Amino acid sequence: MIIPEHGRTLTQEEWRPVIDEMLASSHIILSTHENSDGDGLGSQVALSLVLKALGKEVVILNPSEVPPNYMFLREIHEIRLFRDHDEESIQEFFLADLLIVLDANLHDRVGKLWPHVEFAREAGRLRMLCIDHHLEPEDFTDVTVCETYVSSTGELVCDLITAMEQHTGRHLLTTDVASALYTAIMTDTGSFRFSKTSPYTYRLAGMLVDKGADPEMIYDRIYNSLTPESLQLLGLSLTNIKIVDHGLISWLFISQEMLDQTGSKLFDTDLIIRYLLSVPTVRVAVLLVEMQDGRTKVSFRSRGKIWVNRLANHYGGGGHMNAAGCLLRMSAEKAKMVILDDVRKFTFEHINA
Ligand SMILES: [Mn+2]
Repeated sequence: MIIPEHGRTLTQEEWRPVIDEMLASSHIILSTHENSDGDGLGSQVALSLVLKALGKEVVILNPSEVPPNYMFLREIHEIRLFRDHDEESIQEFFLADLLIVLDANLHDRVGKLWPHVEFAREAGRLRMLCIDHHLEPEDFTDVTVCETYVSSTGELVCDLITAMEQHTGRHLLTTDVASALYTAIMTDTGSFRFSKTSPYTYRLAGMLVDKGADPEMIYDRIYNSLTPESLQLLGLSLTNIKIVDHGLISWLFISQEMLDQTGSKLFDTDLIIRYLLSVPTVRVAVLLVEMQDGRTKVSFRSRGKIWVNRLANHYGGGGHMNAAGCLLRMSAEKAKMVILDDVRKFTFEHINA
């Protein structure tokens, strides 16, 4: 892990192109990847509050709905779900002068927003920024800040907001902004446990608590938020986890039928993957979820130096060394066969590397 000497992710000077783009714009859209998580949502809310405080018109347009456990965040109700044929939202891409993509570094991570973004950029003046920390960024925006050693996008946005405070001389890091950033950092670091949690991450978290973020409340709202339906799904899932290849690989398939049977939703599957890695011999864990639209959502986790992002890359996805994912346009049955076969080969090739 490389952490710059100064501790901060980027210097004030290095943030300048990003700050200049934002200050030069008046109508700004924020977006994040499909199946939004705490990092993307927290970063969006924080940046939205700051940009509004600076007099900008801000619209948050996401390709997926907000999971209910993030509803406590200030501004979260401002987030709009982008739907096909939603003329009002499509119009936004032509009205806006800047689109900021948070926590995603590939164009297709914004899902069905992309064709409209592309069209608006060809037709007019829509500029784009990307702020992210996933591996192997694609060059699809005007300015990309992708720092892969950083724990979370929230950590980057926190530094950006501090740099904006210095630049504008305005107080921007309010309690609501601090809570949103704490949410982003806490969720993406697995509550400050994952390997990219640096001493600087803890210092930032301390600073955010100083500014009024409430760790106990935030943890409670996000993690003690199960519904009876998601508990049913968890129970059903636990009994279906498969541990194979001498305990090296664990996998689970969640069918649409399991979701229907328990009355749970796609985002209820997010809490399940951690159990796949809870057996200490497991090096690679795979969760396959059959989606309503016929696609299959695949999540990979690994322990130690096994770069599952490479596995995800192979299928057009991406992520981090120990956490990655992709969306497959094939039936769950086919995906299961293809993926599990590849995972097995990949794991054996990389386990001793
Ligand atoms: Mn993230």
